[in-house]
Amino acid sequence: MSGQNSAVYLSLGGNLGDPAKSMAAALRLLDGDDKTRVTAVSSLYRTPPWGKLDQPDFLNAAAAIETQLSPRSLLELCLDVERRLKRVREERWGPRLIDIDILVFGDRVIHETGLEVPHPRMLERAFVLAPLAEIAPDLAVSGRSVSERLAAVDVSGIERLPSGREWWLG
Ligand code: A4P
Ligand code: MG
Repeated sequence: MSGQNSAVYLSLGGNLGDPAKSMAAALRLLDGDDKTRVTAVSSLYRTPPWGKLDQPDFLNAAAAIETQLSPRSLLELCLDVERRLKRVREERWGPRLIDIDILVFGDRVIHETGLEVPHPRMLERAFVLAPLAEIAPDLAVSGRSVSERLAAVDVSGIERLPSGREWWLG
C-alpha cells in the first residue's frame, strides 16, 4: 500500500450473539480490503449500555487503520462489513449485531448527510474513549487529547478484559 495514509480511528461494538467473534471478523474483513490496513487494536472492554439502558452489556474496542479510501468509501466499506456480518446466523443464538463507527479521519471535519466526522457523540461516550485512549492517548480531538477527554466522562462499570491486543487475529 502506498499514498495517502491519514490516521483513522474506528469504534466497534456489539451486545448480541458473540460480539467478540463478530468484531474480530469485522477487523479481519477491513484488513482484507486492498486499500486498508489495521495497524492497532485495543483490548476488549465490557461496557454498561449507554442510551437505552434495558439491554445487555456491550463489548467495545477501538482500532487504528491506514487507508487510501476516501471517508465516504470507508463508510461504505464499514457498512458493507456490518451487513455481511449481520447476515450470518448462528443456529441457536440468532443474529449477531455489530456497529462500526468512524471516529476520526486524520484532521478531516465532515458534516454531510449520513457522514459526520469526528463522530459527533464520541466525546461523551466512555465506551468509545476508554478503548481509544489505550491506543491513542495523545490523539487530539477538537483541541483536547483523548486521555483528557476520558478523564472528563463517567467510566463506572467499564471493565478492560484480559484479552490482550491481538484477540482479533484468529
Ligand atoms: N453515520 C454518520 N456519521 C458516521 C460515522 N462517523 N461513522 C451514519 C459511522 N456512521 C456514521 O449508524 C447509522 C448511520 O449513521 C450510518 O448508516 C451512517 O450513514 P448507526 O451506528 O446505526 O447509528 P448512529 O446514528 O451512528 O448512532 P450512534 O450514535 O452511533 O449510536 P448507535 O450506533 O445506535 O449506538 N452502549 C455501549 N456501552 N456500547 C455501545 O457500543 N452502542 C449503541 C448504539 C448504544 N449504546 C451503547 C453502544
Ligand atoms: Mg453508530
